[in-house]
Amino acid sequence: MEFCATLFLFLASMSVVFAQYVQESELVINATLPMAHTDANYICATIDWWPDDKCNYNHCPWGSSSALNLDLSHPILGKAVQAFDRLRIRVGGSLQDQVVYNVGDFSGPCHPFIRMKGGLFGFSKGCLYMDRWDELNRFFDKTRNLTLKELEWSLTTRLVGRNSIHSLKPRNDEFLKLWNSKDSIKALVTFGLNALRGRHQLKKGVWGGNWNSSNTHDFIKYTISKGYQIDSWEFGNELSGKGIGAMVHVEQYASDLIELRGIIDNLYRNFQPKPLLVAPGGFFDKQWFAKLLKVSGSEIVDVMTLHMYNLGPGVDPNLVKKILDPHFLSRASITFGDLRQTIQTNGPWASSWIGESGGAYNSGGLHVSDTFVNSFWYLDQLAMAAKYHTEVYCRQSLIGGNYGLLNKTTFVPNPDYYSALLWHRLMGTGVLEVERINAGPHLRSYAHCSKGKAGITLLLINLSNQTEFQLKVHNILNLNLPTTKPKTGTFSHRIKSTFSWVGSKSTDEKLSREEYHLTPQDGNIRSKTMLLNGVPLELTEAGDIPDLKPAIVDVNSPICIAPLTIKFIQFPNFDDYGCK
Ligand SMILES: *[C@@H]1O[C@H](CO)[C@@H](O)[C@H](O)[C@H]1NC(C)=O
Ligand SMILES: *[C@@H]1O[C@H](CO)[C@@H](O)[C@H](O)[C@H]1NC(C)=O
Ligand SMILES: *[C@@H]1O[C@H](CO)[C@@H](O)[C@H](O)[C@H]1NC(C)=O
Ligand SMILES: *[C@@H]1O[C@H](CO)[C@@H](O)[C@H](O)[C@H]1NC(C)=O
Ligand SMILES: *[C@@H]1O[C@H](CO)[C@@H](O)[C@H](O)[C@H]1NC(C)=O
Ligand SMILES: CC(=O)N[C@H]1CO[C@H](CO)[C@@H](O)[C@@H]1O
Repeated sequence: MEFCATLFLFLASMSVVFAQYVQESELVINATLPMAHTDANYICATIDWWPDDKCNYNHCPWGSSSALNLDLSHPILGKAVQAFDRLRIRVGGSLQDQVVYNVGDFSGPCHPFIRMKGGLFGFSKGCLYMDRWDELNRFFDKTRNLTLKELEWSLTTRLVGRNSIHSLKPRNDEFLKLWNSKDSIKALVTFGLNALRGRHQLKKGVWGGNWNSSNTHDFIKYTISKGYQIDSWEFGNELSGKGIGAMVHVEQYASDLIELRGIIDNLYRNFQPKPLLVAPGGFFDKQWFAKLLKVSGSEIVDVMTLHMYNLGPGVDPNLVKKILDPHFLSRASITFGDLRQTIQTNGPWASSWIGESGGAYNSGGLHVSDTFVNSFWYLDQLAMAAKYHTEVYCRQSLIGGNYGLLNKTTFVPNPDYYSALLWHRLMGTGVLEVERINAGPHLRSYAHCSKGKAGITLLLINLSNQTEFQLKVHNILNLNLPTTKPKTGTFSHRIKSTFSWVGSKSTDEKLSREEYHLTPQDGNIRSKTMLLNGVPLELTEAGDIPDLKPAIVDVNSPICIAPLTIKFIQFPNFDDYGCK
């Protein structure tokens, strides 16, 4: 217990609430077989379309962070994105169903979104110039860490790739070869398409008529001709169920999806793999989702995307209270479970993503969503979603609103940015089951296979403001296979007598574990500065993202987690048969 106390005092002196109570709990990790798998690039963030005059609650938190006007050359933006090596980005949001693409036979005026009485969400249509689309794609290049050879190739194609790549022999072959290779250089971009084009309003909030695909067709064709790689095309935003602003009946939606599938299959006929078709990017409605899968039919939709804002309106004065209430947080699991079941029953070919999730809706909570306390909600939901077979989780937003991972004016990362980065670097794709003994609801505990190395990584979140948890962590294998441990006492005695760590080599070798302890500055959970192992996470003088260095701790020392703090713990070796 001595170490626990020392570290605790050390941290307490700078930031942590003093614990009034200490609770001893145990975790049993089942690393024999992952219960679910995420995509290797689980973390995703959105770039929205909202213009600077989008306001909520007399506050206009978007600035210039729209896909149409974000400063893509801002050095901090580039570095923040590159730190992920490969950050998934979704371009989409409420206004996406009013975006027109200035390409092909599009002949209307091309102007940005303008405030308009009676317009959907209070705005006119907005237009994407292909020059801007080119800029966005140059930026997306930064979302992956290109090798030199790839970079060279990419530049050459960009320079030559004026028209269709099919007219570009022999570059064409080279392009296809690279695209099809195992180390595909595909950027991880999801682009949300306008699914209201050509429709008309039947009555308030209900849109009907066939989707006019011609503008989308020309846009995708242009995108291919330039060699821009799109991971997935998404159809529509929040038009499912009763819709937000607008809804489209599910039969109509399904038939339009089949048309879009045809367009993608045709335009990408020489490509393998083809971009995914993702839909509906909306809130869960069991009947609507089930019918979409049934009516569109087998292998039309690759991914069902769910939007989730389970904290309610951003203006709610109880946001912090909700975030710290374990029962409130857990309610999201009902939706995850329902979605999982709906897909398994009606369209088992489809996987599920969180297409958009910002915690609190209407641009997030002012001085909440951009502070330390939001990471309790964010990390908990990332982990919860993964347990329910969510393969990708797109955070609203990368930048813009109160919930941006980056501050919209300074581009400086908010606490959740570092939470996302730590998850991305530490948590592997295998999701492991954690059994809890004497833990209580305020301790949230999750485990994944470690990323890129042996062993497992725990995520511990202490929502309690008064209880420190002291933990023993067991491997379920060791409990079930008595031969690996000294055969003394009964089963329960053995649980009690094993120390905090029970890996296969723990008795013989001096092993260490790596701890990333996250606390708020000055113990203020609404601080915009997060500390990692007691050190503020701030950009370096050169404007670089700081190193995220773990504390190296003897693997046999007790594990503790102070009130209102978060910890990632990476165990070096865990008989992790299920993680290979
Ligand atoms: C471990 O988890 C896997 C996957 O959920 C399950 O099949 C297996 O039965 C679990 N093992 C034990 C010992 O509980
Ligand atoms: C990019 O890749 C190179 C070579 O693989 C590596 O040395 C470098 O650290 C990577 N950069 C980032 C930001 O991960
Ligand atoms: C779709 O829109 C284009 C112009 O954007 C128009 O030329 C075409 O006639 C429309 N198609 C249908 C079926 O209405
Ligand atoms: C962005 O940073 C500025 C300057 O530090 C701060 O005043 C502002 O509150 C921040 N905005 C948000 C939305 O966090
Ligand atoms: C802990 O939270 C409860 C409920 O929000 C509050 O009443 C109490 O004063 C807090 N205790 C401490 C030590 O902050
Ligand atoms: C105020 C508070 O957070 N109380 C909880 C702290 O955590 C313990 C253990 O889960 C609970 O029993 C308290 O109610």
